[in-house]
Amino acid sequence: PVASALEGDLVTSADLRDSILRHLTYDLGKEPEMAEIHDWRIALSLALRERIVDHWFASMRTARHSGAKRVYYLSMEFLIGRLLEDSMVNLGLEEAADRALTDLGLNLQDILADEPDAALGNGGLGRLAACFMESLATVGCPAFGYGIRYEHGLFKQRFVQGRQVEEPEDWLQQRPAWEFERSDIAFKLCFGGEVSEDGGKAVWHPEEAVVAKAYDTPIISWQGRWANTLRLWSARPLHGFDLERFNRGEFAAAAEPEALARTISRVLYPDDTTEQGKELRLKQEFFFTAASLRDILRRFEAEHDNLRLLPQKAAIQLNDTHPAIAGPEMVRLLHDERGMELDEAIVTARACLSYTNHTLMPEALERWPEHLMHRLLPRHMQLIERIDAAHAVKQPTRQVSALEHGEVKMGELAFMMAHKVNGVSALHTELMKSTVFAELHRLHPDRIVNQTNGVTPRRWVLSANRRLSALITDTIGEGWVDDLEQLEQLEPYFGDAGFLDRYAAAKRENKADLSNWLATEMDLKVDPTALFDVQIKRIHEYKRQHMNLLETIALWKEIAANPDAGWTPRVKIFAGKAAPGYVFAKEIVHLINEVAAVINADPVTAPYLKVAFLPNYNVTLAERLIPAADLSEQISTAGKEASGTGNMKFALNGALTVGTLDGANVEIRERVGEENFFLFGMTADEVIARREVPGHAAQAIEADARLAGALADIGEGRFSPDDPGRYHGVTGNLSHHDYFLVCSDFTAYWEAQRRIDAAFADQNAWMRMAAINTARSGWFSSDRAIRGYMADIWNAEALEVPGPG
Ligand code: 26Q
Repeated sequence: PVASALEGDLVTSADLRDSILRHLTYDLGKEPEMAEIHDWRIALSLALRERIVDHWFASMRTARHSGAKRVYYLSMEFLIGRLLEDSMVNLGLEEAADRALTDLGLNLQDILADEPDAALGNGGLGRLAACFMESLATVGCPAFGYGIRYEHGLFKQRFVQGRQVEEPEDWLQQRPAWEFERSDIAFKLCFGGEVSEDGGKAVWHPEEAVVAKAYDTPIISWQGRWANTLRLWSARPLHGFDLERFNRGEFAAAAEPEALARTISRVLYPDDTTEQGKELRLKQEFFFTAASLRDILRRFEAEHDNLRLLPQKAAIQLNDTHPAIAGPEMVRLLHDERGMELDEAIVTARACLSYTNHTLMPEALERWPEHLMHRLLPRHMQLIERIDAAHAVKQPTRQVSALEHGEVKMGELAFMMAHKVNGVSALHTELMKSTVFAELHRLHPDRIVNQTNGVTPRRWVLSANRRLSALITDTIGEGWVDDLEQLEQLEPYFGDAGFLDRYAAAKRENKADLSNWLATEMDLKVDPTALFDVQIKRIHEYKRQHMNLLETIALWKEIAANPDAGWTPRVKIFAGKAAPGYVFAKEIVHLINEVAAVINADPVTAPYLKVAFLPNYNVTLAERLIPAADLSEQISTAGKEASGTGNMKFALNGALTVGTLDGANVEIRERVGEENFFLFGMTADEVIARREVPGHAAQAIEADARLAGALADIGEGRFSPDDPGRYHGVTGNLSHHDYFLVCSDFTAYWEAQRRIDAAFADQNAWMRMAAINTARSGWFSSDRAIRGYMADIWNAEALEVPGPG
C-alpha cells in the first residue's frame, strides 16, 4: 500500500508514457517510428531512473545531515544481472509501466527480456554483494558499494560439440541505462618506483600513474524508501594522447598510454586457481581499493576535521581478501600523507576495516609474491612488514605471520588489519576458527564472528516467482516482502482447502513455462510433470557435478535394464561455467553434454529420464530455473562450500534440498526440519578421516556395482566413441585420487535419490514439504544478514527519509 501511495497514485501511466517518449526523443534522439526494442528499453530505464534520482538525493541529504555512520562495501565483483524489473518493482511502477507500454503498442515482457545482464562477477561472492546492495537500501543503511567498472564482465559460454567455448562479454556495447558518469570524481593512483627517506619520513616516488574515474548507479530500496550508490571505477590514462608522437607521425604509438591505462578495468578475472599471481590482477585490486579509500576520506574530510573520528563515521567491509591492500593503503594515507603516528594509524585503520572470508580452500587463498608487491607497491610492502612486525611484538612466540616463503598472505594481512572477521555460515565460521585462522583466533578470540549469508526476496521470490508471490500475498498480505520471516504465517493455512492446491499449481505452471522454454530454446522435450532436479553453479570438483552425473548414468542403466519398475520421471538440469584454465572442470562440462546426448537419444528410458546442460548460466537464467525446480542439488564435499546462496533461493521457492552437511545447508535443514530435507553423506570431520584411509576410492568402487558400472562406461568410451580414452583423466582421478570423495559419498547419494523418487510419487506429501520449505526459510533474507552486520560488525544505524509532510 505504501508503494502505491508513494508513486502509483501520483505517477499515472500517462505520465510514465510521456517521460518514456521524452527520453526516447531527446536523450536517444530517436523518433518513435524508428525506435527499436533496445531504444524503448533504454527510454523506459531512463524514465524510471529519473524517478529513482529524487529518492536518491533525499537519502544522500538525510545521510549527510544526520551525521550517521556510512557503510562502505568494497568488492571486486558485483553480479547484478538485470536492473529494469528490479527498479520497476521496487518503485511500485509495474502496472503503470505495463499500461504505458501497451499504449505505445509495446510489450513489457519483451522489453524486460532485451536487457543484458550486468555480469561483473563470477558467482556466489559477486551475487552476494549485489543482494547486499539491495538490502542495504531496503533496511535504510547509508552505504556505498565500491568496485570496478569492467568493460567485459564474466565470459559467455557456448558449447561446440559439447565442449565449452568462451566468448568475450560486452555489456557496454549498448548504452548503459542506469549509471551516471562522474567526470568530476576522479583520483590519480600510482604504481611502482621507489621509496626514499626524508627526515625519518618515507616518500614514495612512483613511476606510473593512472586515473580512476567514477560511475554511479543508484540502488533503490523496496518501495523506494531509500537509495544508495554503487560506485564503480574505470581506469583512464593520466595523459591521454601523446601529441608529440602523433606529430612525429607515430599515430598508433600516440594512443598507447591510453590503451595501457584502460587495461586495468578491461576485464573481470574468471575465478581460476591457475590464473593467480597475475600482475594485472594485483593492479586491479589496488586500483579500486585505493580509489575507494581516497573517496571515503574525501567525504569524511568534507564533513569532519578530526581524523580520530573516522571509525565512528566509516565502516569499510572487505569482500574477501581482494581489497585487502586497504589495510596498508589506509595506514599510508593516515600516516604518510596526513601525519598520524604509525601505531595510531594502524589502530584507526583497523577500527574502520572488517573482512569477510568466503573460502578455506588453500589454493583459493590469495598470496602475492613479495617481489611483485615490492615492485608494484614498494611503500605498501614496507608497511606490510611493519604491520606484521607490530603484530609479532604482541606474540613473542611468533606463531603466525602474513609473510611466508617470499609471499604475502592476504588472508592473514586482512585478519590483522580488521577489527572483525566473519565467515558466511555457522559451520564455515567454526572451521575458520579451527583451521585456517586457528592461531590468529587464539590470539584474538573475539575477532571472528559469523554472519550467515542471505538473498534478497525482492529479486529471488517476488520478481522471479510471480505465481508464488501472488499466493503468499493473497494469504498473508504484502508484509513478507521486507520482513521475510512472516512467511511462517503461511503454515497455519496448509490445512485449508485450496492453499496447497494453489501452491502446487504455481509450481506446476512454473514447470510448464520452463518445459516450453526448453522445447523452443534447447530443442528438448521433457515431461512437465517429471521431477525437475537442478544443479546450477560454477563447475568445480568440490561442488561435485560429476557425482550427480555418475548417479545419472547409474540411474539410466538401471531404468534401461528394468524399464517397467515404476520409475519416477526425472529431468536432470545442469548449468554453470568452468573457468577457462580449469581443465578438469572443462572435461566435466564436456562429459555431461556427451552423456546427455546418449541418454536423451535412448527411446527406452525417454519417459523417465532426460538430461539438459543449459549454456551460459547467469543471473537471468537462475531466475528462470529456480522457481521451476523440485529438487535443489547442494552436494559439495562437507567442509568445502563456505555457505552457498543458491541453496537459499531454492528453498524459498519450494524446492527440496538433497544435500550434505556443508555451509548453510546445515542451517537450512535446522530451519525447515530434517523430515523436509534429504540429507546424505559424510560430515566435515568424517571427510578428514576418510582421506586418511588408503585406497578409499577403490574400496568404495569395489563396494558399489552401480558406481563401478558408471565409471566403467565412461572409461570404455561409451559416451565418447570417437575418442574412447577421452575421460581417462576423469576416471583415473576418481579411482585413485578422489580428493573430494565422490566415490566414498556415492552410495549414500544414490540412496538419498531413491528416497526422493519415492517421496515425489506422493505429490500431496511432496507439495506440503515444498511449502514448508518456503514457510520456514524467511531467515535467509539478506535483510537479516545486513542487520546482523550492522549490529555486530559495523555498529551502524538505519535511517529514514523524512516523508512528505
Ligand atoms: C582470486 C584471485 C585471482 C583471481 C580470482 C580470484 C577469485 C575470484 C572469485 C577467488 C574467489 C572468487 C569467488 C569466490 C566465491 O564466490 N565464493 C563463494 O562465496 C559465496 C558467498 O559467500 C559462498 O556462498 C560460496 O560458498 C563461496 O564459494
